[in-house]
Amino acid sequence: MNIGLIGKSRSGKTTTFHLLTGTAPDPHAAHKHEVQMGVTHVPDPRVDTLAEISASKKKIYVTVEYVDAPAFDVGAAKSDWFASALEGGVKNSEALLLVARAFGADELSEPLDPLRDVLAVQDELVLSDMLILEKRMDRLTRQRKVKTLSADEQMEMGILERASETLANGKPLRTLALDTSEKKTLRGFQFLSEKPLLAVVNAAEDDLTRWGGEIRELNGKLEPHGIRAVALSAALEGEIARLDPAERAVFMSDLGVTELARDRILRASFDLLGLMSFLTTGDKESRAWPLRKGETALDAAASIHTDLARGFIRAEVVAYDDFVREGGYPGCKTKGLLRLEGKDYPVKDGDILVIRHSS
Ligand SMILES: Nc1nc2c(ncn2[C@@H]2O[C@H](COP(=O)(O)OP(=O)(O)OP(=O)(O)O)[C@@H](O)[C@H]2O)c(=O)[nH]1
Ligand SMILES: [Mg+2]
Repeated sequence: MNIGLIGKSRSGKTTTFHLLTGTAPDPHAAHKHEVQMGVTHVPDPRVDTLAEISASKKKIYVTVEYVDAPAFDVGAAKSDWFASALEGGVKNSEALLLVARAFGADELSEPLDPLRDVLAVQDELVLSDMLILEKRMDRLTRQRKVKTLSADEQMEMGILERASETLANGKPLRTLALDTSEKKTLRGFQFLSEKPLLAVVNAAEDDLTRWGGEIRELNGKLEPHGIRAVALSAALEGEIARLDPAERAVFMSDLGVTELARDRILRASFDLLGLMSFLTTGDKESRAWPLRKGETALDAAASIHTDLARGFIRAEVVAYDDFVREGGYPGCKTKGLLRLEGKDYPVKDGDILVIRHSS
């Protein structure tokens, strides 16, 4: 899973990047216009429990790659920002995290207004998509003059026309109602305003309670744009994330913080992308794998290895809770809790799978 951080300049993107990846800002670090990448894993206590039960040698969690894009200012759609941010990986990101500033009002020439900033950045995404879309439509229109478009090209043209209308109304492509195959086609273009977007209201530490309270109202205003928002204090959370676990627990309980922002954002990103996890376990490794909700046993097999999907025979499935209660596979087998499912079985969050396949 790859998530790109965007936002106006000085909004706290890099600070947020460090808190999400658990890294410390390097004073000699790359120039601010360079793109940074960092990898972290999604903590999952189920993997730890499975590894204990199966005496696994290795534990593997779902990994998330964060991309810290350079400063983003109004007018960016036509600027170098896009060239470098797109090349740097935001274009390939599956979701975007938009950091909006709600700290240090005195350093700014305009009042703090996260809603205004979120929508201003979104306007740039919409504009950038319009430029890409126009190019593609021009090409298809020119082709249509000299030959009959294939069925795929016609479908593409139809989708692009609808997309163009959405963008012309200043709306992001994520609000366009499409069926699954149309969505897939649209996703192929890597339009920025089509990507799921989570807005992070980056509040001053002494103002976090107020923003926490206002987040519901903000979410109401962002809903028509298909955007969700969470409030946090990146500077404070970054410090917490870098403490050692014992110190961290004390610090968090003093502040009344129950969950690290890093984990909250991971969970929200998972939700936003409609992701869940299935699990595998054995003496070699216990592992969590990401899968979209509604995806099947065959999709799960394919995400492990294409060979498993090609030779798919059946999936042996047991629910995580049953597996833990019975203390492993033998008990599950005796009690008939291990089910055999076909390729169309819709995998559930926490299912433990073994893919039976022909090689
Ligand atoms: N008080 C406070 N300061 C913050 C917070 N987040 C970031 N800052 C400060 O704001 C400044 C900008 O933060 P960055 O994380 O570099 O922001 P950025 O969006 O990456 O900036 P550019 O890459 O230059 O666009 C730094 O001096 C940070 O220390 C916060 O939550 N609270
Ligand atoms: Mg930065």
